[in-house]
Amino acid sequence: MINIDPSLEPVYDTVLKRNAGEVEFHQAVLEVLANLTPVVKKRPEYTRASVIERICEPERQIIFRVPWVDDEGRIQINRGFRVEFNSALGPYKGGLRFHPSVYLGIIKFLGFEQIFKNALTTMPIGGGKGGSDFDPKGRSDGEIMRFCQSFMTELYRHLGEYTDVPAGDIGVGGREIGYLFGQYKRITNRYEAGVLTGKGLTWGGSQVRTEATGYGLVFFVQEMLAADKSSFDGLRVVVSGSGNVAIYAAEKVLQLGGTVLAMSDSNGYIVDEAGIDLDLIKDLKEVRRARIADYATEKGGNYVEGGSIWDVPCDVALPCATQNELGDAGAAALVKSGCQYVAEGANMPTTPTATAILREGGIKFAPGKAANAGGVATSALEMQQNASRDSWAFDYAEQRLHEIMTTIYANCATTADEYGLPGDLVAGANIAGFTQVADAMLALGLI
Ligand code: NDP
Ligand code: 2IT
Repeated sequence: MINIDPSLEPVYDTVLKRNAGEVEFHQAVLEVLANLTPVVKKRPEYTRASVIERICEPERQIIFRVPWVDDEGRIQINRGFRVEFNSALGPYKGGLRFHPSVYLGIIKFLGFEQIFKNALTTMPIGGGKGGSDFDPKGRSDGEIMRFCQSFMTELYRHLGEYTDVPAGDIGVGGREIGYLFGQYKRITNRYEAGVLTGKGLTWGGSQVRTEATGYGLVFFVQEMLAADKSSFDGLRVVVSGSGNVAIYAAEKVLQLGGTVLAMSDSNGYIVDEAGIDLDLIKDLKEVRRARIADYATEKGGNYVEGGSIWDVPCDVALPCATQNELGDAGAAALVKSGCQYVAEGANMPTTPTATAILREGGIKFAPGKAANAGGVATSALEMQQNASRDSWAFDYAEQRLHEIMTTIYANCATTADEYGLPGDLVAGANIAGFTQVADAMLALGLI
C-alpha cells in the first residue's frame, strides 16, 4: 500500500470518484501524490491555491468519432482522444498512441505523466496526450493513411504550434506522422511545421528525434553508472519491446560497449547469447513489420513464446514496451539473478509493488518520466528548429539531447538529496517536475 499525506487524501478520493474505472490514471496520480508529502509541508501556498487538485484535472478533454473505410469497403468506427492536461509551461505536448487497449484512462495516465516529464526537460512545453483504439496491426498502408486522415479531420481544430503539438507513441511513427501532417496541411492551407513533431528529415523533422527516447534513456543510465564509477562497457542488457524506444536504446548500448542479450514483442522474446543482431531487428520491425519470432527463424538464438523476458539474467534491464509490463514476478527474478539497474524507457512499465521489490532488492531504479524524457525533449528541439526555420546537424542535436539528459539526472539526484531521500530518483523526478509546474501555475493565477 502506498501512503500519502492525510491532507492529500481528499484530492485522491476526488480523482477516484471523478475518473471511475480509470485504473492506470489512478496509479499514475497516486505515485506522484505519494512523493508530495514533504512538498506540501514546505510550500503551504500550493495547498492554499489548490494547485494539486487543479493539476489532477485536465484543462480540456476531447473525445471524437473516427469513421474510415477499410480495404474491403467496410465502414469502421474508432474512438479518438486528446487530453490537454496542463499548459502552464507551454503548449500542450505529448504523443498519440494507436493501440486497441486505448481508452480514456490510458490517455489520462500518459497525459498526467507528460506534465512532469516535460517540466523536467526544462523546455517550454505543457503536457497532453492523445490517440485511438485503432489497431494498426495487419492494416495496409492505404488503411493507415485513411485512418490518419479521418483522425486529423477532427483533431486539427484543436492543434497549433502555440496550442497543442502531438507526436508519436505506440503505433504512431514516422509514417503516421506523415499522413497526419499532410492532412493538417491540406485542411488549414498552412505549412505549419511546428504543429507536429517526429516529422521526416526532408519535411521539417529534426535529426536524432527518431533515436532520441532510446538514446536519452541510455545517456540517463550512463549517469547512474558514472555515479557508481562504472560504465556500459561489458555489461549485459535486456531490453523489452522492439519498437522505436527499444531499438534505439539497444543501439546506444552497443555503441557504448554493452551487449544486448534479449528483446521482445507482445508475442514473446528472443535471447541471443552472442548479442542481438540489431540490423536484423531493424529490418524486421521498421521495414518488414514482422514478428520477433522471425529473428530465431532467420538468425538462430532462442525464441520463447509468451513467458517473461525478465527471466533472462542481466546487469541492466530496460523496460521499453508498455505500462505495467514488469510485475512482481519479473522484479523478483531480476533481483535474484543479480540485475543492478532498471531504467524505464516505456511510460509506467513497472507496477508499484514491483518497484518496491526492485528497490528493496538493492536495484537502482530510474522512473520513466525522467529516463525517457529525451524523446519529448528532442521534440521541443524540433519545434525550436521549426520556429527559426533552421535544421541542425546530427552531432549537434545529439549533443543537445545528451546535455538535457545529464541535466535531468542531476536535477532528480539533487532534488532527492535536498528532500532527504538520497538515491530516490522517483521522488527526485516527481518533486522536481511538480514544483516547476506548480510555481508556474501559482504565477498564472486561478485558471
Ligand atoms: P512502438 O509502437 O514503436 O513499439 C512498442 C513495442 O512495445 C513493440 O515491440 C510492441 O510489440 C510492444 N508492446 C506494445 N504494447 C504491448 C503490450 N500491451 N504488451 C506487450 N508488448 C507490447 O512504441 P514506442 O517504442 O514508441 O513506445 C514504447 C513505450 O515507450 C511506450 O510506453 C511509450 O509510451 C513510451 N515512450 C515512447 C516515446 C517515443 O518517443 N516514441 C517517448 C517516451 C516514452 P507489438 O509490436 O507486438 O505490439
Ligand atoms: O511519452 C512520450 O514522451 C512521447 N511519446 C513523446 C512525446 C513527444 O511529444 O515527443
